[in-house]
Amino acid sequence: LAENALTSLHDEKYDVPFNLQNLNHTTMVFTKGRTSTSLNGSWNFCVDLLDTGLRQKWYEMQPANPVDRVEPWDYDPFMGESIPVPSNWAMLKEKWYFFEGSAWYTKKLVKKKGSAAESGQRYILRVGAAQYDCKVFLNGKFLGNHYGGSTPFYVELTDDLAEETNWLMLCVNNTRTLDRVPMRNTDWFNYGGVYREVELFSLPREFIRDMFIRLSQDGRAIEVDVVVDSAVDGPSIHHAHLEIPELGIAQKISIEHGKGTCRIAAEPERWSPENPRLYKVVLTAGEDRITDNVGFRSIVRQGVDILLNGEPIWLRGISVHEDDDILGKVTSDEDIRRRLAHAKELGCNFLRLAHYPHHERAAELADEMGFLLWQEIPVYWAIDFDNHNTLKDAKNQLIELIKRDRNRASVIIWSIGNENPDTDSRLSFMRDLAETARLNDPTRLVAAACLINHAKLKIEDRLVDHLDVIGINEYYGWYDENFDDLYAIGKNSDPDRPVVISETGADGDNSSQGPSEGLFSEKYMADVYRRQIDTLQKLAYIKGMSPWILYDFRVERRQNIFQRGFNRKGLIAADKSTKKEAFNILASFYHSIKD
Ligand code: GCB
Repeated sequence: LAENALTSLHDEKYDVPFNLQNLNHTTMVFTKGRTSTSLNGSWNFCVDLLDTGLRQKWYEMQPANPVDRVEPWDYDPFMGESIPVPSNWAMLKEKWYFFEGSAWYTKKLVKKKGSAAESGQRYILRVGAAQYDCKVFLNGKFLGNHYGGSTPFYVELTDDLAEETNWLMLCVNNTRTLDRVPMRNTDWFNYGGVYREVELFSLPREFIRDMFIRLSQDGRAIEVDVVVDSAVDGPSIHHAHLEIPELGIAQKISIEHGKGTCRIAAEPERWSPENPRLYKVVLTAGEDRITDNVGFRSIVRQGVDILLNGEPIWLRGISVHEDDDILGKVTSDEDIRRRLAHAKELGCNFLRLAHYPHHERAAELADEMGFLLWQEIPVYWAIDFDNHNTLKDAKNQLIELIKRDRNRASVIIWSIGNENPDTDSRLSFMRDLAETARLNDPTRLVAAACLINHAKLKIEDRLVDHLDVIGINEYYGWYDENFDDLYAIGKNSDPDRPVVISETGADGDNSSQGPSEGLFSEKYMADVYRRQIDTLQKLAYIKGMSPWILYDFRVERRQNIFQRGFNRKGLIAADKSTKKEAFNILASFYHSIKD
């Protein structure tokens, strides 16, 4: 427990080990394409600033008629206010806008009579994302705790599900603390709540826990790793079967100690943005069967080049947050498709999904529509690089992201951090993350947004040696006034690997309140884009850019008269429809280099 204890609840004396961070990547289950029972919809809800619920043990309450209650509890989880899941509480009531603390979610879960014990079914709860810490209780019992606000987590309910009525409770806490990832200061809104789907999966006694499938490094075969979860009373699965009908593949894979691995000679058509070819993959093991649609392609770094299927590629990108003026961080297929349609209009082949794992549908739709992706974990600005629990949390978020999305051809880069100060402890922390990324997925590139030495005017960051792609966020013409410094950096730097300008941009308020010229005007912003494009396209080691950002987004810390609670560097306003002048400038550059 000491090993697992995180500092935020340290001063509290509970007789339940709430700090146990046991819902992590080891409990992940392959759920894509499986049918489930949705637990979205109305949940009873209460904010709990002082953590009274953990002290008074609200999770132990049973439903009762109020007149029969014998203890004067401060909350009754079975009645009162309710809210929809998924949602962010900040978007539901003005009094919850800046709320940071714990909130309780309660939902009735009905299990059909007799089913589990007889058929030997197992029940897995999946929470798509809850910001930031989520404790799970079933019928009064604490089942575990998940850390990390943007990755899914899984809890097996099988042994604790009662016949018929069950009560599921989630205690979600979005307090920003020094040990978390990210820490206390971010340039995006701290949207608390259960903001992605909640589902219940009913699986056979022995089921497929994981499948990782990809083109081999030499390009001549398909490789697959399978993990099977065996029943406690001894495994009966000794083989799995992989089928890719369009390639004529029907392959038996031996399973030993729950694991199997296999290499199958194959010549799949290569996936690319121009030809987003996906193959249906079916894996069966015992009574279990999973399916996925998978693209096969290669991505490598060679000198200062990024090679996609062996050909050098220039990443025409745009950065995006997961943010909505009305819904907060809740997203939908419609929202993601609109984002990708705007990216297509810009002439993009690449998106940077900043600064945390976005909804898994983003990568699935990018696979289908043909976009390359940079995915990232929120090791953002200052992090407690000396704290081993913080490292553990960051690593877990990275592995959860990788395991969730490593079958997506669209994802080419795992990014392990953004603008972190170059200290010894940061170096060893992030070196560890780079190794973790490669260990869990040796087939993709590792990047981070690195640092410029402003005194020497050159790219200089010790982390670079551990990366495949150097990300650089630079704001010449905005935070850095002297634009000529960008020319100097270009001249002084001679990196041995590709650089992607992971951010550049300027705020532009295109509302009626915005200025007509100077800082924060649309015109000034357009001018920064013109000058950036003009300078950057002359530097041979720059292999792409993802300017900051597609849409204006909400953030607590920006309150000047033009920002009014939003970062206004979007090429499109927060309504996701009103374009700024800079949109057309970037679009004409990308379309001109496209061919
Ligand atoms: C950055 C950060 C990004 C901010 C952006 C800005 O360097 O990486 O999260 O939103 O600058 O607008 O200042």
